[in-house]
Amino acid sequence: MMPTRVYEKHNFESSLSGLKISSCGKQIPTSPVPLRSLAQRRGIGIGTAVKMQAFYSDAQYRKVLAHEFNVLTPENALKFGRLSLKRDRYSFKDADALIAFAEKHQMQVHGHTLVWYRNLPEWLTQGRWSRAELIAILQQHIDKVVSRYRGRIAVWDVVNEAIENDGSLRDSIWLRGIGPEYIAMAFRWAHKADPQALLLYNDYRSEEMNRKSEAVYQLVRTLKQQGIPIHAVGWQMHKGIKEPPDFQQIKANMQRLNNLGVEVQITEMDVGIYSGQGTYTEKLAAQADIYRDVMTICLESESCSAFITWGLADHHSWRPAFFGHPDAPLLFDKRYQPKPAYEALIDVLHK
Ligand code: 9MR
Repeated sequence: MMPTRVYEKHNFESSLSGLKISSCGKQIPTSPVPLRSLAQRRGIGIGTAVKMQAFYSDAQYRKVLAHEFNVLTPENALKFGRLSLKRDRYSFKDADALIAFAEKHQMQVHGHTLVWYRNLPEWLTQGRWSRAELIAILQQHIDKVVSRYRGRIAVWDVVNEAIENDGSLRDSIWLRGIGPEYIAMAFRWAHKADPQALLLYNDYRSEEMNRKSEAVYQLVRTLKQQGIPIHAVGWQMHKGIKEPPDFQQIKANMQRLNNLGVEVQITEMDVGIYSGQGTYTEKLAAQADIYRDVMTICLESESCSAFITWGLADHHSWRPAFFGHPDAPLLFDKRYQPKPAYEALIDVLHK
């Protein structure tokens, strides 16, 4: 049975009454009613990915995080390569710190990610493994991590980015060493380790109608027909103002996934403005429009249960390091001032 929307299980409102925004330091001129309260009223989660360095070192970061969001995705702390530097050795220090914080502030944790082709430990990628050994490694990994946080991590990106843009299965240590069935195996093991967790397939460029989203749809359909416990699809939504998404296609894709009986979550949204047209102010307005429209689609859909951005403020974004140019893709600027995109979300959540 598909788990119900996990957001209804917690009373986020009550947690806010105890949250004090200190009067010293910079005032944060955010909405009088934070995003998380409005999202809670609308029955969805609102979250952000969290970077360890900012989390440990910046009190203002933690303050905005707890005040505005009710879902927390560890950006890197739960990846296989971060957790296990040596075979059979795990360090959960960072993940534990984030999860304790989330619990203290009644935030739900979105676990990212159990099976990916990137960020794997060297001991794994440098080794030579038989199929049986690889299966055992993956099973033990999933079992260890999901069991440790059973009942505490409500949602898991079980398999991340397993499909190429042309719709074929992505080459990876898992596909080569185990075969396509690694995907079904991973969902089964995750479900066994925590039967209550909402289990996702997560990918980018799969929200519009294209070859990749068709492949995701067929994958989910097949898994469901086989009785594999998959409950939701994650759309990362790393977007840019230069190529705004086609919202009719997104709606159509949302609808067909809904018809399969799975939820959709926006799992990693950001909107780059680097190569867009216009003044800085115009770019921020174009960015706000995209955030607003995606949130609107999420709110209008029965199956969309969370909206998560990939970073809290612009200076935490992965984009500059990855693309080699500056950008400002998130809801808050580097001084934690809310941007028009934040206002747009507040506005649409109010309606
Ligand atoms: O933002 C993440 C960055 O800090 C890491 O170095 C990188 C590699 O682990 O992963 C980035 O996050 C990715 C996420 O895990 C999967 N979807 C794409 C994200 C951006 O690259």
